[in-house]
Amino acid sequence: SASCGDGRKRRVCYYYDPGIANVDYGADHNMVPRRVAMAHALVEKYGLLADMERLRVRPATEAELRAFHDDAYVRLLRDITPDAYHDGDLRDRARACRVGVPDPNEPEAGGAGAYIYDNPVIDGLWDYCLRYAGGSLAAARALVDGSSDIAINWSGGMHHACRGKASGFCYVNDIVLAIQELLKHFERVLYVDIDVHHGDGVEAHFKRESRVMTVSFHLYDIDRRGDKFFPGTGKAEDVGEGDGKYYTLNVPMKAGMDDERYQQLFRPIMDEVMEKFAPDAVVLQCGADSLYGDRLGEFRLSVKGHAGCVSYLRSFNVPLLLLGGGGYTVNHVASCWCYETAVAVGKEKEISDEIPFHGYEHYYKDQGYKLHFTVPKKNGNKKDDLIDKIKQDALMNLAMLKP
Ligand code: VJV
Ligand code: CA
Ligand code: ZN
Repeated sequence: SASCGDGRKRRVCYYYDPGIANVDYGADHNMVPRRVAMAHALVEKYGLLADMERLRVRPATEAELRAFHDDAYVRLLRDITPDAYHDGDLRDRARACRVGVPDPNEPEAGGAGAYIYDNPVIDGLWDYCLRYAGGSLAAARALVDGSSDIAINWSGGMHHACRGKASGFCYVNDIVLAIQELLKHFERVLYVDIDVHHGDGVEAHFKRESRVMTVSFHLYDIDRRGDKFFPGTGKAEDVGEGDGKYYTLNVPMKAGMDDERYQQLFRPIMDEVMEKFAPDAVVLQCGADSLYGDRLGEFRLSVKGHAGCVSYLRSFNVPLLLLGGGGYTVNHVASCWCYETAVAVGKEKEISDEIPFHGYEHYYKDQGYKLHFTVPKKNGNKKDDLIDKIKQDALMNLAMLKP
């Protein structure tokens, strides 16, 4: 179609489950699943659903979660409820798995116990996990069976979850599950992570695997108090181990990354990865906390800058799985994932910058009711040696990959 950047239409499928949007991590928690309902309402009002097949799928099963997670952790996620937590046995098991109910009377801020604020025991937790994992599995299967070129699940992308414990707002690692599904059919799978946080859970699982290459772009920094930006991993020197050596690539960045500098890294690095690794499928975690103005992130990407990563990877014509992830300024997140849905179907030039009436329009007051919020220009040193250094480090690691 004429609307496609490179002239070729893609068959796109899309997963959205309104049950997920009602999940509540608790008052003041940064993670707000409603952002996915907001993105969906925009997608619908812009008429993009007509260009996609809607995946209506069953939730994942317990057995499907066990393809990655250990039995005791899966059982805990199944059994735990806010009420059951107060039973001593379940509480100890929950805490061992880093999920919990924050107790304001316990002075544990800063200690290991503080992690439970990140992963609270919430109403409907088990159902939530099964649904977002089910969406990513179904999306992966739509690529495996060849029915779609691009598959989307904005409620997935929970890259920190580990085999036996929750981490960083993530309970079940739908990305690992989806990649395992893709590996049943595709020889090589590339994972790219543009969330502002390091994709540690996915990297850890595949760091010894040469059929999966993981690439994470993230903020890597130590603040004034000496704390590392979460999760504190993802140095350029971490390149994988054993058979998987050099099949892990980390691109650590400083705060303040803007569109221009981000693309100065993303494009040449991804060109080299696509040529050297030649993946049969690509999974892109589109965490929107790398956008300007995020409540947790400290990058300065615009929606177009962020979506530039989607359109760039799309242009290689390899089956593409698009997942969500972080994103804590909900109006920015919804703008971004709606626009990226338009990029997937090749209609980004056709959708208006005026936010349509869709029930959430009041969230967009601060951005003048426009889809594209503005990123204020920052005056400062344009020429940046640091970017060159980061790029060189990445390209040196890639040079070690067998072609
Ligand atoms: O930095 C951390 C861990 C602590 C313990 C918990 N306290 C609250 C903060 C320090 C060491 N966790 C990070 C987790 C970030 C997860 C990002 C997830 C993703 O985007 O990559 C993918 C979905 C962190 N940063 C900020 C917070 N936690 C935070 C959590 C809260 C909160 C305020 C800040 C949880 C509840 C409430 N406020 C009420
Ligand atoms: Ca990342
Ligand atoms: Zn994040």
